[in-house]
Amino acid sequence: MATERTLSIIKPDAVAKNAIGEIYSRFEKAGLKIVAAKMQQLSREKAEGFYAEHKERPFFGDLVGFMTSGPVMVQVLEGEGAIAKNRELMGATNPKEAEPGTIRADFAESIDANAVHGSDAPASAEREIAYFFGNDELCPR
Ligand code: RTP
Ligand code: MG
Repeated sequence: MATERTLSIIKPDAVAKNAIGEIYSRFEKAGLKIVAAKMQQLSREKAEGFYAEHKERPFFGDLVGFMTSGPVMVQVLEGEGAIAKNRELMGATNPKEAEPGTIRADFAESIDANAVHGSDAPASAEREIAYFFGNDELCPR
């Protein structure tokens, strides 16, 4: 499997819970390297642009409201099959359906406040990384 990069966001609920360190530790124990990171308070425009694919969905307003409710921690993870590996560590979107031991099972409250985001495919990973980081902010491969 190839070395990949993926975009991860620790959402406002998990930042507010002081869970950044524990979540970073899970990434690192799974062999994912943090190759860029920043904390940001998302503007409404930034959050809407990030989730543009969901614009017509009924939950879009709540999603944007939640993502702008407090600071998020945004990072690029690198490793063998990083995109799928991160999604595995995260668990299902709805924490009620997330496997025990996953980040969402352990830290998420609800399908809205679900602790983390992770890119779901190579094309979205590339787009999402560029949405948050310039080339000069990424460690060279
Ligand atoms: P994410 O993009 O945040 O990593 O989550 P995901 O791939 O697991 O889920 P996705 O389908 O991309 O949905 C993005 C976020 O929208 C919220 N959502 N709410 N109420 C609902 O039915 C519903 N469905 C999705 C979730 O917070 C999800 O993380
Ligand atoms: Mg998604």
